[in-house]
Parts: sequence; structure tokens; C-alpha cells
Amino acid sequence: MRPVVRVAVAAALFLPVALASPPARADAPGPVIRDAAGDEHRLGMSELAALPAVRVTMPPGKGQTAPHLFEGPLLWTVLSHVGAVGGTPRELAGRAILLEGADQYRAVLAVGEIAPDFEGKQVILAERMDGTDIDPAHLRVVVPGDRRGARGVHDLTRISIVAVPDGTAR
Ligand SMILES: Nc1nc2c(c(=O)[nH]1)N[C@H]1C(S)=C(S)[C@@H](COP(=O)(O)O)O[C@H]1N2
Ligand SMILES: [Mo]
Repeated sequence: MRPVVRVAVAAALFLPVALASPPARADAPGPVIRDAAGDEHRLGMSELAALPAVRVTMPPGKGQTAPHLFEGPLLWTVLSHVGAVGGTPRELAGRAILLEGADQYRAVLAVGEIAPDFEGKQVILAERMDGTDIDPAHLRVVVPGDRRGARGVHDLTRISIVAVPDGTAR
């Protein structure tokens, strides 16, 4: 092969690789959202970034001295965006939000904690921490007012709206 052809072939082979890596943040997948009917919506990072962001400051954790600033859309906005929180107030009152991490860690919120017609707590799906983008694989939920961090699920993979069973269910 003539050198000039060789260079052209090499460029044709490597250019797509160079353009493809690292994958653009906007193309990365976000968490899966499962609505009350069991339908799943895969949220993209660009979709998430397009939602209006809210700022939440959390007090320093154990062994930390400075508070943390988190930014991202309200969890309610995210759930509404994919149509996961429709229903009458009586239906919403009996539903929970199951947050799951890549390590199978689980925590729950009540829909009524974040629904604007109920408590309207400013729980966010954080995309940035202290001004720096959070890696799409490590997105976290921030729950203002919680004195412990256990409901702040990180490495968030799935958010499910679940109907709570009656008290006799086992
Ligand atoms: N995926 C996942 N999220 C999680 C946990 C976990 O084990 N896995 N631990 C929780 C607990 S108990 C705390 S105190 C905080 C700790 O978050 P940090 O490591 O950012 O301080 O994450 C919460 N979110
Ligand atoms: Mo914790």
C-alpha cells in the first residue's frame, strides 16, 4: 500500500473511534423510571439537563466541614415529565417512590412528600455537586431535611412508583 493510502486508511479507521470516545454526557442513559402501571421510561442525560434545575444546600456530613451544593431538577418534575405521577390525590396518597442503586441499595419516599399539592419537599435528582457534573452512573437523589444520608440513594439506576399493599399483605 502506498504511504498516502495507508494514512488515509488509518484515518478512516481511527477517526470514528476518536469521535466516539469518550461518550458524550448528553448521550449517556440516566435512570429507568417505572410508572404505577409498570411501564418503563429510560431517561436520557440530555433530557434531564433540559429540565429546570433547582439548588439544594445540604449540611456537612459526618467528618465534613463544608456544606454541599447540589443542583438538578425536582424529582417531581422528572416523574411528571415521563407521566409517572398522574392520578387523583387519593391515589397519590397511597403510592411510594422506590429508589434503587446499582448495588441494589433501596430507599423509599412517599409520593405525598414531594407532590406540590401535599408536602412539596424539594427533593432533587442531582446532576451537579459543588458545581461539578456528577458522572451519569453516579447520579444521586438529595432529600433536604433528612438528618441522615440513608435516603440519598447514589449510583441511581431505577425509580419506581409503587402502590402500597394493604397492611395484611405478607
Ligand atoms: N447506592 C447506594 N446509595 C446509598 C448508600 C448505599 O450503600 N448505596 N448508602 C446511603 C447512606 S446510609 C449514606 S449515609 C449516604 C452516604 O453518601 P456519601 O458516601 O456520598 O456520603 O449514601 C446513601 N446512599
Ligand atoms: Mo448512612
